[in-house]
Amino acid sequence: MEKLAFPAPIVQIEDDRTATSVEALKRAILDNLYYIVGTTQANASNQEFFAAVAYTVRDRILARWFATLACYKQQDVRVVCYLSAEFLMGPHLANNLLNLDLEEPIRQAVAELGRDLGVIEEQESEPGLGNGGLGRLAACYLDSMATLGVPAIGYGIRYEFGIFSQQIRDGWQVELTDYWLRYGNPWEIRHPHEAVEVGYGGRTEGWTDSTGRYRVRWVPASVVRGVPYNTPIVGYRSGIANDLRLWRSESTESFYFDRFNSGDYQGAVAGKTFAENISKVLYPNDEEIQGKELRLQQQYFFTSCALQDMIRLHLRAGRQIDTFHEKWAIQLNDTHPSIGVAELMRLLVDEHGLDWEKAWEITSNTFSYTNHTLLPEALERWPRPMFASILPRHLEIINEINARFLSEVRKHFDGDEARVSRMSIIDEHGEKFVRMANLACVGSYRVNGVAALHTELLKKEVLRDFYELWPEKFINVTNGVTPRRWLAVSNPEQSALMTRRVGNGWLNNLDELKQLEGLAEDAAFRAEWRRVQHDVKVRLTNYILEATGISVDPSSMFDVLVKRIHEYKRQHLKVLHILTLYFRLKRKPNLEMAPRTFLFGGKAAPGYAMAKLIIKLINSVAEVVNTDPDVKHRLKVVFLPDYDVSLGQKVYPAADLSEQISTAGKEASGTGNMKFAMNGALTIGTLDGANIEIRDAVGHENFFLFGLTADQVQSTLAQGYRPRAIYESNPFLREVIDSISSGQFSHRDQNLFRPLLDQLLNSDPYLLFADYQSYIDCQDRVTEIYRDQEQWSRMAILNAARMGKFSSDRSIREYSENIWRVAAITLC
Ligand code: CR1
Repeated sequence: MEKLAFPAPIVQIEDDRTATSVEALKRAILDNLYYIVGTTQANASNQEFFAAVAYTVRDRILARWFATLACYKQQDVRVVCYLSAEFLMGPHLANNLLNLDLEEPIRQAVAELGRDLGVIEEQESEPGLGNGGLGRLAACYLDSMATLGVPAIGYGIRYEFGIFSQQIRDGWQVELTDYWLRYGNPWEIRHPHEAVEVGYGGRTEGWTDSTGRYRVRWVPASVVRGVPYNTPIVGYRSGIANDLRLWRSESTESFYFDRFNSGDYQGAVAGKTFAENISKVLYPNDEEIQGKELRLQQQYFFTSCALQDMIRLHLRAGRQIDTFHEKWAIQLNDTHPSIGVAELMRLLVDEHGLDWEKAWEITSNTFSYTNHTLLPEALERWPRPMFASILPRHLEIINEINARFLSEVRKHFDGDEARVSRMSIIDEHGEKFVRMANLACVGSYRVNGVAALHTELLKKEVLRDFYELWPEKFINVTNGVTPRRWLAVSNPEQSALMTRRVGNGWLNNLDELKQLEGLAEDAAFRAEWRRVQHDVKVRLTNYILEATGISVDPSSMFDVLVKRIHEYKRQHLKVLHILTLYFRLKRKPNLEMAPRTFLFGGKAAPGYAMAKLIIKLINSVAEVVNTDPDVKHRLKVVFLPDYDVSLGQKVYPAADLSEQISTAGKEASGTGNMKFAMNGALTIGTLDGANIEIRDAVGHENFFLFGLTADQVQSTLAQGYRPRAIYESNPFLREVIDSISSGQFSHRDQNLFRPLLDQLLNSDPYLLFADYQSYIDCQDRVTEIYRDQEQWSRMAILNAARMGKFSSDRSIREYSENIWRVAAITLC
């Protein structure tokens, strides 16, 4: 046969995927571009080029990943499994480059190939597989676990569609589908040979095994396949790469093929659709629960996949099933994966034949539960009939857990049937519910809140009965955020300044920034600090212009409120402040007032009408204030659309003032508050969540405090709070409220904001009016101090210097020592 003549390949085949010299990296990028992405240097779009760079970086992670796995195996370590319905990872490239110490060689390699690394990094679409704080916390914790060498696997769902992307049209939020996988995902590796099966519905039946023992088995009505996708998570210069395992649901071909063959085409298609829908889309609500079937199906899906995976790994290591709890510590990130308690019991008893007592000993020594909210509407409970139809066997198991648990409660609190009914995993009222927080408390050996105040409130209120029964289970772990992403990657200018002065040890020991304290008194350093801050603000100014068409003044104070839109977070209190200033200017157009730029960002749950109305209000106020000639640009209001991790990275570093103004006792912790202060913003805030601890850390004199305390909030409400009386007695507040209701900000439409105003005047459940004057007075102090730029810089430097406690490394050390009892390892 005649031999076909191929043209010579354009690139040289790369055979060493670990080398990190600039030459090797260039060769590797071209190789990946040609053989993996399937294009050439000349033809590649920036998007394709990004993919080639990402593959090049991933190649360099894989050796670390396998070395880590081998090391964990050799040392027979206990592994933390972080179960979370959300992982809000943000773009990976820049963070991986930092952690691998590859930033400079890659930057140079990319430049020599004619591209700009900054532009290439911007191509990465972020996996928005979370709503807000809870999902982003999980991501920070993965970064810290890999950095500290804590053996860990993150388990979750590989949603095809993440959190919606937000557009603002005519001032209103519009939700668009987020197809983050459009161009593929170079970081993940699909491992279909490790797929597992997950059942739904059907019935249970009894049988007798060969030893004559009565057993139960579950005969599900449908079965889906869970396929894991692994994303390696590298630690900061630790040489360690842990695993994020996200599961995709697919149809089990055989199951549906049977139907197809028997002529039931509709049934076959419906089955396939059912299977594929499970990992299709992230629920875009945070805090509030919706009680939808699909959500329970999702929770059970990834939890079962994770547990089956752990058992497989456990047995494959040659261990017996009855030592499971010695080798696995499972952290439940909120109640979303708490069905795991029943699922592990099912796997141990039904599938692995353990007796109930042994299985319970294992289960109750494996799980720990983190609570993330005090809002009653966020405590998950499932209608029992729905639960029974989706997970019939699990309901039986929960009934058995509950019966045994309630008899223990009765032993401790003889005759207190009211308590028994409150603590029961099954809420017997009305249509009856399965209470997932109760299941999590019963099945866990540790329960933690996420800030000191939050944990105290859990013990006193939401979980009081459980605390009284098992005080030793309760523990606080205050949240933390990773200084790698939130300082080094987001704010390279300030990071470089810090590193020049105190070295780069702060990157994995944030306490080292304490050394900056002395520099607060150094006028030259303060001037340098301000120069850097100005550059960062110019960068954001350019972005704002591009994204919104609004031009803002980078030398104005950047006053920032970014987080999910929620009534308890009180974005509308911020609006009341803006309007108060606006009317001061209207009354006295020549009033001297330091210019302020008010930046808002955040998504509202699509079904949360009041939150969406708050977005509309912000934009309506912006429209009037930004164009009023009397204002003379002293006030600018900007709503930044589509707030996500990438945008957060631009915003936190540029802020002068961080708004943390939730009603005291409502915000479990907050983590944005930490990101701002780490970047040197000063906080104006209430005594809520972690604000309290931040204020203690940075010094009370470097924090702007206002508002009622959590106790005062409670007593105010208990005494019959009358917001209308405050409105009537405060002329400034009245002016603001009346202007909104007159239609001044809604083209004369007096009805548009009616629901919001009525609520404030008649009930004001989040006490905006009660805190209004205190907030305004405090903001006036902020203005006063901002006029003294030297003083402001001093305070900003001290904030940045004293945030060591809020590194997620500290949080992870606490979890490791006090909850998981795992030792950090170094590579063998
Ligand atoms: C809380 O509202 C906290 C994060 C992370 C959120 C916030 O105060 O910082 O969790 N809770 O712990 C949440 O998203 C679904 O609940």
